[in-house]
Amino acid sequence: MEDYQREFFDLALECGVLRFGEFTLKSGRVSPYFFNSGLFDRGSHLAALGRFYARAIVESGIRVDSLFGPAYKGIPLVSTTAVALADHHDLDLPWAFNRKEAKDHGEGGQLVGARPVGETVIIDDVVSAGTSVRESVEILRAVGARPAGVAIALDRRERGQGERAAVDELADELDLKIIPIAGLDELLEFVAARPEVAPWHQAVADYRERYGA
Ligand code: OMP
Repeated sequence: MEDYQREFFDLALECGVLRFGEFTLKSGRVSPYFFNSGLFDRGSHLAALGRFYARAIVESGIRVDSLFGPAYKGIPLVSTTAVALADHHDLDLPWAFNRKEAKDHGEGGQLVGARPVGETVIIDDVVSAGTSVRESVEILRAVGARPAGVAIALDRRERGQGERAAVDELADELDLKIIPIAGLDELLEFVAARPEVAPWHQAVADYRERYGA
């Protein structure tokens, strides 16, 4: 695991973004951990999160011409990522987000910000069924941009319909790359090394055995 991934989990734990217990997911599966990115709720947390996304995008080696954040949760995420890429990686990219409600007055249209161009990376938090990713892909294709990747905070590696991870099936179907800050392997490594959460290691490992790809 890279240092920035460990820092990411440290911060997530400190903020209560990463919790252990018993959580019913959207899929109905009962998970021993949950990731709630809405709790990165201070300026310094959001700044750090942007640096983690930026680092993950740069490390992935993907070509990126513009950034897109799906409403609502993707909006602060794409903003902070755009700032971090400019400040720390000398990558000054155009960025945009969508409105959920179409406007019938003023500037009109569903998109706000720079019109997405070329290879576009979507910034999201957690992807399970991929509903919001599909919507973003349609929006981007409609304006002629190519959805090249989806940066996510945590890749839970949940199994989809078959044996493969749902995110990998989605990536193949939509022809884009999944770019996680960290995944389930790193989470397990982090949990094992942290005494305060180490008692959850077995439960997370069992969960992976049952529902992981
Ligand atoms: P999709 O938009 O269908 O891909 O689902 C993403 C959703 O997963 C989020 O909006 C959350 O409701 C949920 N979620 C988390 O945010 N964190 C988790 O650790 C697990 C889930 C989940 O329910 O799978």
